[in-house]
Amino acid sequence: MKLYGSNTSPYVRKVRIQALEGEYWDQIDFFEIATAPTNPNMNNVNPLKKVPALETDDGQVLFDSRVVCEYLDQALGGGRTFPADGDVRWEALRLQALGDGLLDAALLARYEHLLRPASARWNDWSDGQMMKVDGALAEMEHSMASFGDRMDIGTITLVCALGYLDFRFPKKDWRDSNSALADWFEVMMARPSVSGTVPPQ
Ligand SMILES: N[C@@H](CCC(=O)N[C@@H](CS)C(=O)NCC(=O)O)C(=O)O
Repeated sequence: MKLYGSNTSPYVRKVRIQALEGEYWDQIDFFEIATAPTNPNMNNVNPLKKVPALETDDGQVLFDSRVVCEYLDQALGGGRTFPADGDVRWEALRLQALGDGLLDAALLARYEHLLRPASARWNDWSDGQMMKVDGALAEMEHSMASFGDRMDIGTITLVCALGYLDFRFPKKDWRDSNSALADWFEVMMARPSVSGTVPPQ
């Protein structure tokens, strides 16, 4: 299987952590690709021009980290990170949506700052996105008592979301107002799958 992605992408990191936890990362060929809305570079692999995208052994191309992760969990991971049913499934998917939502908002704010010409930047837009980030952080802090040390698709996504804030928004003191979440993140950072996938500076 071929995974197209970037080592700086938090969505790709979800796939990498899941595959390392499931001990099947070495069954995946990784192709590093840099892509951006203003400079799409996916060699027509993904019509949406985003990473991650996965080309399966039978030639099917899957995109969006949610779909790629669930496919790999079924195909190679024995269903370890996507609980099959019941409350645990909905909690895992809820946390995945929370982490992805934080990432979507943070990425839009970053693109606004990084890619849009200074004369056309809209601060209210970026501020609105960062309010979503703060809302997601507050919800994580509220929910974290039940996280424990499990690694399902929900907690994996939250790790990637918090790691992205440290990587791209180093001045954002998210730990100050979310101390329980910060403690949980430190424990998660000790896992080789997490420490080994910290984005390169
Ligand atoms: N919902 C998608 C988001 C993927 C995404 O936005 N990836 C970024 C890299 S971090 C990207 O490819 N950006 C290029 C673009 O938006 O054109 C997922 O979960 O895979």
